[in-house]
Amino acid sequence: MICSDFVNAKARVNMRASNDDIVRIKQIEEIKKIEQIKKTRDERGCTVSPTPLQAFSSIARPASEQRKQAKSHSDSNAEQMTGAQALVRALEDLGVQDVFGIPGGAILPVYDAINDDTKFRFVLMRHEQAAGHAAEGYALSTGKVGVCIVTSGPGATNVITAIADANMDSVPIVVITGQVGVDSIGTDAFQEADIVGATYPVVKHSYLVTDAQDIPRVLTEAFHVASSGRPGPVVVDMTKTAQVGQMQYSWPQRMILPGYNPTTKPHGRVVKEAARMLQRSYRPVLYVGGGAMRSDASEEIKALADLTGAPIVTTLPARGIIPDSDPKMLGMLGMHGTIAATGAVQRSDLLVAIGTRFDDRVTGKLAAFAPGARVIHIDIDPAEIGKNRAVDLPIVGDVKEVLHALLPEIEQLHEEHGTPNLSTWWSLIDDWRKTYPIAYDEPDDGTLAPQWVVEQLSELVDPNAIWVSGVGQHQMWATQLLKFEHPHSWLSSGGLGTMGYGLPAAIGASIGSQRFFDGKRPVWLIDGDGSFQMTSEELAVAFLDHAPVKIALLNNSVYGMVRQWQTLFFNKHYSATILHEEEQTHLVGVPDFVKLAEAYGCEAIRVTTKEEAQAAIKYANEVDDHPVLIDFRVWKDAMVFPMVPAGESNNNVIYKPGVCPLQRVSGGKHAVTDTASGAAIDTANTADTGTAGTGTVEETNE
Ligand SMILES: Cc1ncc(C[n+]2csc(CCOP(=O)(O)OP(=O)(O)O)c2C)c(N)n1
Ligand SMILES: [Mg+2]
Repeated sequence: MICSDFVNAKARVNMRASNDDIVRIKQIEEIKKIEQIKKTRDERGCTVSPTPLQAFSSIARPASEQRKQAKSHSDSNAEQMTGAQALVRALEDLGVQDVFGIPGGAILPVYDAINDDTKFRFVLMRHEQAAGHAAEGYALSTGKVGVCIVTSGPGATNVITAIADANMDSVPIVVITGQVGVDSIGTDAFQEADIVGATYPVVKHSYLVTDAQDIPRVLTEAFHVASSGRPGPVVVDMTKTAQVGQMQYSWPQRMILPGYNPTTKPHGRVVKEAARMLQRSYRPVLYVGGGAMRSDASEEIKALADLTGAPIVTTLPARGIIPDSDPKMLGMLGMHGTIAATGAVQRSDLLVAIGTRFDDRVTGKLAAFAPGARVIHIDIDPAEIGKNRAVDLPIVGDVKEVLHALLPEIEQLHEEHGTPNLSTWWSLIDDWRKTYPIAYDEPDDGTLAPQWVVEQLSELVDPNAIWVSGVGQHQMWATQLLKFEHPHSWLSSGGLGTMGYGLPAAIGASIGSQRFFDGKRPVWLIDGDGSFQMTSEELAVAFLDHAPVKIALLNNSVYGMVRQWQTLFFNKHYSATILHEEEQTHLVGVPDFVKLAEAYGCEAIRVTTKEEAQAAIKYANEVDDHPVLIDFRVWKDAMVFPMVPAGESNNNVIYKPGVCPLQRVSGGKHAVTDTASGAAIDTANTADTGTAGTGTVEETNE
């Protein structure tokens, strides 16, 4: 026993010894491997081999080569400075006057270069998404490129929502992000995120800047790309290497943008053909989108409508392109559009789509959209043409320039052949307009009707105001019921539908208003309680940076728009849409928006009656030195109508439950005949018969 025990113990010791040896041998092998890799790298002449990101971002192309191509006019006047200083100087030389952002480690050299002598104003935001939206609001209200500067990693990922938003709505912004040093790229360094890669699908263009010398040229290009052609967001990812590197600054810079040459002037032949098509049309509609707004083509749109007599319908971003008081303006079309606008498009024989993209919220079921219409599509982005709807006549060019070319062609045809008589068309449209104005139900619980609040705002607020919205029911009521008198007065997240857009965009617009309109254009935000909570921390900026926005909070204590869909299509199963129930908490709200605003230094008023509402609006109108929030307690069961259920034909638009004015009924009272073409215009009207449009919402679904 003893002997065997001894043997076993010895064996165990031997075994341990041999295990230790194996570990040691493995360690030695590892060290040898690492040394071998290092040796290979040294032989290749670089300490770190390029990562995929570096390779993708053309690091291989030396800056000196690019410099050779872009030799500046004024090299002799070059001034030595760091890349960070060059960035600030280039922004100044580009005429930038306001910048939004938040600092962090990887962008610190740039922030260090911003000082009391810097020519632009810097607005310190509280969240990078908000910095992006503020840049958007600034850009849309002023026509300038919006700029924000954020740090790498989480700062950069936070701003992606705003970048995607700007991309969907074609907003010109330049987003400068910090990035780790070139040698750290691809190593999962602290706060490293591949922001060029992450934003690739949602930017117009992006840069990874690795050499300080490139900075002024890259910024020149970034501003040009963001604001020319179809505007959009450009990301400039600035490595720390470029920020701290030395460079020779000179201005101006020559751009290197081979292949980037947006077509702005239309081809003469297609313009002539467009005039001929308009001459032959007896039911034309001008379907105008955000592209016309970006092109600043209000006057030309008005001239085209006056010349042709055609009605105008707009998408959400184009609200205000011509005044709502203009008799040819039918309002917004589509999911929550007016019956007149949606009806006119559905029955039109010629749709002139101007700077618009046949979005699904506009078209409803695409196959049933404007079924009898030929389509002229004017757009600066050729990729839009024919993307959703087949086009009979494509015109690639800047809307303003295209219309400038088109108007004289139309005039000439009118001289030769007379002006088409559209009176039958207009009598149908006017009938819709008269019979189906935007209407709403009164609350049954003593709260305010949100639609009434919007009407009051429209009536009592300065007509020069810039209106901003969040996303939800309140956004739709704002676009339906505000009477817009000027272009560039309506800022709202259209394509992406970004809750949280409102407050920061309003701050951006307010800073822009101070800069370019002497603060004479007051900024009103109509927000929902849900949307507002997504970026409410920016109240600190509104207060501290003297952006006296007026906030009309339509507080229904619910995610109203989602709840509306649950009411209509999910059997009133209100899953996850109730934000607060007073009966349960016995609190006035969670949060109490008045206290919340006051905590940030802002003034706040809660209103529950019509008299209080009107008084609060009038009071807020008078305040121009600090932000004011009005907490309107509104009806949670209010609904947005008209409504086209998602994916359905626009012919099934519901004016109000049970009333579907555009469903086709042949021979109805409103079936009229186009005297010129002889074609019957079927204008089914629920007033005609007891059959059409009397169904429930479910019955109207296809
Ligand atoms: C960032 C984001 N998350 C979720 C949604 C989905 N969504 C659309 S409208 C809405 C409710 C909006 O509520 P609120 O801001 O209170 O406006 P209301 O509809 O009540 O007027 C939600 C959750 C969205 N559009 N954006
Ligand atoms: Mg709400």
